[in-house]
Amino acid sequence: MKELYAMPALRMAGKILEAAANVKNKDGAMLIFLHRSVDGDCVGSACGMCSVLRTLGVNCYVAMPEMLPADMSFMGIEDLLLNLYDESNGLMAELRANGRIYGKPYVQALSVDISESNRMGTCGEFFDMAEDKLIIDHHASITMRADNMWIEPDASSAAELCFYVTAKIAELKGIALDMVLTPIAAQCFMTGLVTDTGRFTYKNTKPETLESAGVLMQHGGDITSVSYNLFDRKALYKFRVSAEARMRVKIYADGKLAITTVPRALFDKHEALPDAVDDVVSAMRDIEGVETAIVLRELSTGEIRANVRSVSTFDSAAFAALYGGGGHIRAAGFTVKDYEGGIEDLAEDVIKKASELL
Ligand SMILES: [Mn+2]
Repeated sequence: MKELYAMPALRMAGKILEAAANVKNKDGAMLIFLHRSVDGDCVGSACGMCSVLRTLGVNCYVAMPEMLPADMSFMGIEDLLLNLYDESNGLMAELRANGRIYGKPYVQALSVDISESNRMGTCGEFFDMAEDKLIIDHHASITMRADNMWIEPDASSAAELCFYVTAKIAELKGIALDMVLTPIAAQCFMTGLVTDTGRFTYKNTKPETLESAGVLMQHGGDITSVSYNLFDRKALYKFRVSAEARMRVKIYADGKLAITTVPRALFDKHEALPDAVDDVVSAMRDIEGVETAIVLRELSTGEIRANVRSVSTFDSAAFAALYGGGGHIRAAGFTVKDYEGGIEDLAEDVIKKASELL
């Protein structure tokens, strides 16, 4: 663990143990929140912490704002998830009306890989209603700091921070790491590390990231299965829609800007899920001479989701913020609702604004 992380990790571990005791005293429940458009890091961080907290006897669940993507089913985390996106199961109504989860009072919230409720989709209102909140995040776009947060924009992933917190929990309890770091938790944190470091190839991969991966591997984390399931394995619809999206790439700003649009019709044609083009934006960033790559996809809700990636000079997070989004300097995103003129008009606006910055 980086020397700089030891103190805040210990502090957060102490707060989590306090929260755990409080939830148990009140015979209550704890919810762990993540961001919408879930990815390997937020799911891995949330489910890893949920597994750790359950070993401590805490009644806790991961609040899901959408269905778990099929390619994450290998993680074996179904029993940790609480469906808070489908009103028909009555869970959201019970929480809203009585503040209860399966009859237990909702006492504590923890959010990972996200700090603001407006990016939690259908779960945002339930994060807001919690009296006690803890936050572990590594997003640079965060605007506020407080005592209940641990934010490290330099960390590879939220999962790396959650792993350090877990190590400190074991230390504070005076027990061996494997008493809290279950094989599921180790695999979950590994998933976060592998996802956010692009399989340990991005610049955010530090010596301590690899050391953490080593310890996680010893406890049941498996780089090969994470890598296959989240990077290499492809449903046929993904393969096809991704190929079409790549064919539609247009180049601007003297070769520095690559952009593609994926209209709803393209997803429908291949009966594809919205994750069909997840691999396109980083592939576009690898085009020689490209500094900024942008994918605009039209969701079934009519919203347009943008992914922004950059190589070395362009601030993706600042660009995404122009449209109400955020993220990291090299990887960011935003979602636009009801854009007049639709996806092609939004693309024109994006090309104009991005070109000015390149
Ligand atoms: Mn992350």
